[in-house]
Amino acid sequence: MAETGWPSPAAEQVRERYASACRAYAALDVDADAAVRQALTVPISLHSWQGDDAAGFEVRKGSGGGIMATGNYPGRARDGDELRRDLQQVMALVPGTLKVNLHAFHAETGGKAVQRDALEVGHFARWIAWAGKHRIGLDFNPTMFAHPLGGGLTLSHPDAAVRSFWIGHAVACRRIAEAMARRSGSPCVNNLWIPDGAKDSPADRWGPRRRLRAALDEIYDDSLGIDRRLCIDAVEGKLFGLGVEDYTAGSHEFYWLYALRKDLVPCLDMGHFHPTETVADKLSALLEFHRGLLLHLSRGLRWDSDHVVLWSDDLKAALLELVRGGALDRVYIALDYFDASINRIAAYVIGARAARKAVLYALLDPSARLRGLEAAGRGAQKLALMEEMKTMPFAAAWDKLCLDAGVPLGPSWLADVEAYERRVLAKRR
Ligand code: RNT
Ligand code: ZN
Repeated sequence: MAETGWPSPAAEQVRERYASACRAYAALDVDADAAVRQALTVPISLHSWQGDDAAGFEVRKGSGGGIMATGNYPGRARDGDELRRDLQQVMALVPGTLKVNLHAFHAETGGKAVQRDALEVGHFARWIAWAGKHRIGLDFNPTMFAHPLGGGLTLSHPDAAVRSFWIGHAVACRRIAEAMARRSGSPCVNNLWIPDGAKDSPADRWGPRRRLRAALDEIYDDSLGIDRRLCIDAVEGKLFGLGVEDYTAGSHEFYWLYALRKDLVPCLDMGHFHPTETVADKLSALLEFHRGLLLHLSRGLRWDSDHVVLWSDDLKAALLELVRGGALDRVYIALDYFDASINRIAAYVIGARAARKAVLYALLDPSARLRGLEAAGRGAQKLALMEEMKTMPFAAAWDKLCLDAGVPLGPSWLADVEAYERRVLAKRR
């Protein structure tokens, strides 16, 4: 479709509609201006791995690990320069404060094969310089998958040599994260996820967890001297994955308890639970005990945990919970999905804009009034108001947020993505 096929409302029209929306929200004691302002400041961490199908830039590549990007839409980023260029295009279309979340296999080693346990901050020098230039913070992840060593098991592997390789990698990553934080002046969330598990009926569910715990003790050992105000250590649990349907060593219970003991931050991935289970209800339970949480925004669909984030009821519910509990600043928000079957830049933008929308939507909630109604036993009024909120003129506030942020309004961002596809992506073969 021609670029002109993607309309953009005129700025004047946006301002008018917003003024009338403001009055509607104010009648419910909601300050829309404050909500728009605050929504722009909440950091959302853009994951690097939507751009390269979670493949990495390593010289010797591996595969597997229970996660998989399906599809072969043209234009995958094949090196750091391509991925940075893609991310820049994405950042131009997404309003508000962003960070970039890197995986260890996005190291740039200048064509040299560097073992993962030998990675150093220098291998991310180009990323760090780029982030500095664009004034964005970085987050980080050890890459415990897509590697020939381990055959699916990493930190829980029965072979001590294999475990120690992965421990070495995880420690190296904590040091890299600490260095990234020091250079950017803002903390770097370093999230550990491992694929370890079993497809069917393991005879031993105990051994892998015991070994995993011992390995984690080495990784998060205080005597390593890593500054935990700079490197924010997160651990991500999961219920099941592709090829590990029966058993996941790093289950939710396992990590939540481990994180509590060691004062780490649990990571809740929205796609990592039973399909009828939602993350929203868990936030108030976990934050009663943990100092913070990392939220991986993704969308589970049947057995896949990583579909592109949409502005769904689940997403709204999670953000509403955080706002109602005054807990937005205790949660690190990151995106986590990969779709290789559609334009990857569009996939990025769809999910990131949906995330920002959910933040704004939650901040426009008449939380105080709802709490008051509930406390007064006026349950019907509370429920009715929650329902009425769904048809408030939210779109006017969203357009105003985009206008303030200087990003395209409405679907007009698609014109930029299509132009970028013609100019850049189509030339990648
Ligand atoms: C996998 C986890 C993990 C990964 C990234 C690539 O199920 O969600 O967060 O998606 O590390
Ligand atoms: Zn995740």
